[in-house]
Parts: sequence; structure tokens; C-alpha cells
Amino acid sequence: MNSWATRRQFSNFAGSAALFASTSAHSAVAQTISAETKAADGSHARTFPKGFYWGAATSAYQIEGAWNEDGKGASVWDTYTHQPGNIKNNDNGDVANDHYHRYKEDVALLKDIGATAYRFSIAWPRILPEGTGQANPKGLDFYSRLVDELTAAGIEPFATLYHWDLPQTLQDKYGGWQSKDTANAFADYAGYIAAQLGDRVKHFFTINEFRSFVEGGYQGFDIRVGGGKTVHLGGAPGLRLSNAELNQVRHHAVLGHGLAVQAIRARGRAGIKVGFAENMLTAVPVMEAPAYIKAAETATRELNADFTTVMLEGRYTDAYLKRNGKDAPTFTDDELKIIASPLDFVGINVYKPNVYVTPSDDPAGYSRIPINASHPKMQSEWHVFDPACLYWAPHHVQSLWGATSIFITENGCGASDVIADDGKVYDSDRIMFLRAYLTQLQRATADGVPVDGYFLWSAQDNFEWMDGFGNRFGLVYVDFKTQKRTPKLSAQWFRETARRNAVA
Ligand code: PNW
Repeated sequence: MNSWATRRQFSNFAGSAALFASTSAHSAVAQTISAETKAADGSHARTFPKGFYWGAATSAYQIEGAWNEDGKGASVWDTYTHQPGNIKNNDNGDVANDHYHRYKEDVALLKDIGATAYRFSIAWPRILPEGTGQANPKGLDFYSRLVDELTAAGIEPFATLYHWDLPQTLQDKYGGWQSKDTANAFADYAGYIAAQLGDRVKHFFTINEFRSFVEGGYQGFDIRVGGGKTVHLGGAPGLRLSNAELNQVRHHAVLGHGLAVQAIRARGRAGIKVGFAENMLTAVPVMEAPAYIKAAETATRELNADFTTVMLEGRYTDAYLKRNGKDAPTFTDDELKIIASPLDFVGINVYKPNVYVTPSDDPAGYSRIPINASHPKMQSEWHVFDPACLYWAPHHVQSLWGATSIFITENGCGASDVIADDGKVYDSDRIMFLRAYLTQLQRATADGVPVDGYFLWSAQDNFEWMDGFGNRFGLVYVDFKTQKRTPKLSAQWFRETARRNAVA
């Protein structure tokens, strides 16, 4: 039977692998790898484990277009972008990369850049225009054709079930994730997809970035940027809830994840693997010394109490409940068990260090060091540059929760890419970023951290949410007027890295 049926003890989570449904021979592999990392000339070859997936990622709303075609229902992002003033230049995803019609060309490009895996998301309102009830066969058919095209190209499909495009009907009916009804509807949809595509898709991510869509969409948040300025980040559905209401939304989102895991196990074939893809907040130790590393682990566990920690431990930390007081979510023990349904892997989106920490004698066990105003950044205002986060994020996931399989579900950067006179795109900063970050990821695998694959965000330039089309994250440049695709220099770099299975 499926592994969730043999769910193990929840009381005994700390530092153990108890919540993971499958184990891997990974640490043995990692040990042999460290011996292999010397190249013939004695230099450090920075090789990744055998069978490591080299992937690129996208999401439905950001690339598909065809927003109201073939029976698709509206999503909260369709509604939100159609209201003037919400998005830079009033851009929207109505057409975006027109991927819905150009998916064959896009799969060929993925093959060209040497990807062995592709992480895409499925638009819930394309499958269930009303969120629940009658499925739309044309919507399903699109993903079925996409999966066949990928398989034929030798690219492993990894499907994300929710990358923020909630059916508008569920927003109108239930207030979206403010209600448990949405969590239940999500599980029904997830089970349906597993039943329909699970013969060919073997890896599913339930929800992408809980923190981003919950905090951005249901309250909005101010982030501090250079020069003491703050930027307000929002997103669909554009609500401004109280802290108590927001905590309940958080709880319903993780509950939806857990219910979906169970539905996928119940309705998909044996052997399907499932996890989440969260932008876990990562604490980086100021120094690589035991007390500092411990402080960074403690901080990471606590900073993620509302999402990653509760999903992997099955309880809210005491400090989280205390901190939130009367604003804490209401929940039952049964819900906590569902939320922590055993997973096959943990997916983390890693872009930046969220805090630097040092040890501390106060009860928290760590103190936060502010990020200096002059700290280097990539193009996005929020994008603090520090490759070490791609070492520490998976390291913490293993040491805190005993994960036996980890995927980096997103990593990459925006850059001010332009087509040069010779028709090429010279994104030297992206290559610098990737080389530096992947060197740290390789270090993690060489140290025995069980990372099984890496997905670069993004396969192509696309609709970058509040920033519209102005912020380019792709390995492939897209001219949004003509839909012409031009692989950037970083695409060549990625191809060489994937080919060598080592940092190029
Ligand atoms: C992710 N941060 O969002 C999303 O999953 C993608 O859809 C998005 O296009 C991509 O990263 C690039 O932005 C993030 O503030 C939003 O650290 C915010 C942050 C990171 C990622």
C-alpha cells in the first residue's frame, strides 16, 4: 500500500527521518562522490551525484497565456491583473509567453539547453473552471500533450499543482484560503490530477511558496530595501487581513497541502512521489563554527514555524503559539496529523539569505544580524546576494528534519538582459550568480546532503508578478511583442553544467 497508510509516530520527529516515506542510498552515494570530485589534473571538478536532475522551472500563469481559451475559468490572478494599477505597466498574463500554443517549441528549447527535468505548474481553473465539480477535458488535454512532448524529449516532468492561480469562483464563494472548503477543494483537484496524469508524471509538488501567496495576497508585506526605503509587495487576491485572519489562512494552506498529499496517494498509482515547494526562510551562520551553525538551525526552524516546520513536524512550535497569542490559528490534533502527512521529498526555493545569525544566550538561542545597506544584490530589490544560502538551506532541511531527498525547486536571478548588436544576450551577471550558487550546492552534496535535483528559475523570461514583464529571469530571452525566443549565454553555461554534471 501507499506509504501514507503506514504513517509513523508523530511524537518522535526531532532530528529524525520519521516523516519521510522513502529513504535513499544517498549518503553512501555522497561519500563516493567526494572521492570523485578531483578531476584528472587534480583540480576540484565540483561534480554532482550521479543521476542528479538538471531542471528549469516555470508556472502556468507566468507563461501560458490563453487565459480564457478552451473552457478555462478565471483565476484570482486574471481578476487582479485586470484591475488597473495593480501591476507595473498594467501588464497581465492574458498572452504572456503564449506557451499554451507554443509548448512544442518550448520543450525543444528545454532539450536544447540540456535540461533533464522540467518543473511546470497546472492551472487549477483550466482543469476545474469553477474550482470544483465538472472537469474541463480540454484543459486536462493540454497538460497531457505537454507531458507526452516532454517524455518524448527525454525530459522528466515535475508538476506543481498550485502556483497561486486559484479559481476565482472559490475566492468569491469561500474567500479563497480563508476557508477550509478551499483546502478540501484543492485535495479533490490534486487527487483528480494524480489519477489522470500519474501514469506519466511521477513527481508532484503540492503548493509553491506558501509564504509568498499567503502573505502577499492576504495581507501584503513591506520589505526593507536599500537606503532605508520599504516596498509594499502584494498580489492576488489583494486582501488586507488582520494577523489573526492571516494565521488562519496559513493554517488552511498547509492543511490543503496535507489533504492533497493524502488524495494523491489514494488516487494516484503506487510509486508517485510528492512533496511541497516552499521558499523556506534561510538563516546563514555568520561563521562556520558549531555554535553558529546550531544558532542558524534554531533560527531556521523558528522562522518557518508557520509553514515548513509544521509540515515536517506536525506541530506549531511553542514559541510560535506564544508569539501569536490570541492571533494564533485554531486547529485540531487531527489537522496537524494531516498537515504532516509523510512526504517523499522536500522542495525549497532558494534565492537569498533571509537572516544572518550568531549564537545567543537568550531563550531563542540566536540573534539576528541586520543585512548591511551596502550588501551586494542582484537586480530585484529583494535579491540579497549570498551563494552560501544554497549550501545552508538544504543542510538545515537535512539536519533539522532528517530529509532523505531534497530538491532545489527554484533558484536564479533577474537581470537587465538586452539583445546585443550581434543578436546575442550576454548575461554575465547571471552566469556569475549561477556559478557561485551552484558551487555551494555542490559542496552540500559532497558533504552528504541528499539533494537530488536543481530547477533553475526560469526556463524563459516571463510574467514576473507585480513587476510585469520588466524583470527577466529566463535562460531564454523572450521578445513579448513577437514571441521570438533567444537562448542567452547563460543557457550555454547551463547546458555545459548539465552535460558535465559539474559546475562549469
Ligand atoms: C518566486 N523573495 O517568488 C516565485 O515562485 C516565482 O513565481 C517568481 O517568478 C520567482 O520566485 C522570481 O521572483 C519569489 O523576496 C518572491 O525572496 C519573493 C522572493 C523570492 C521568490
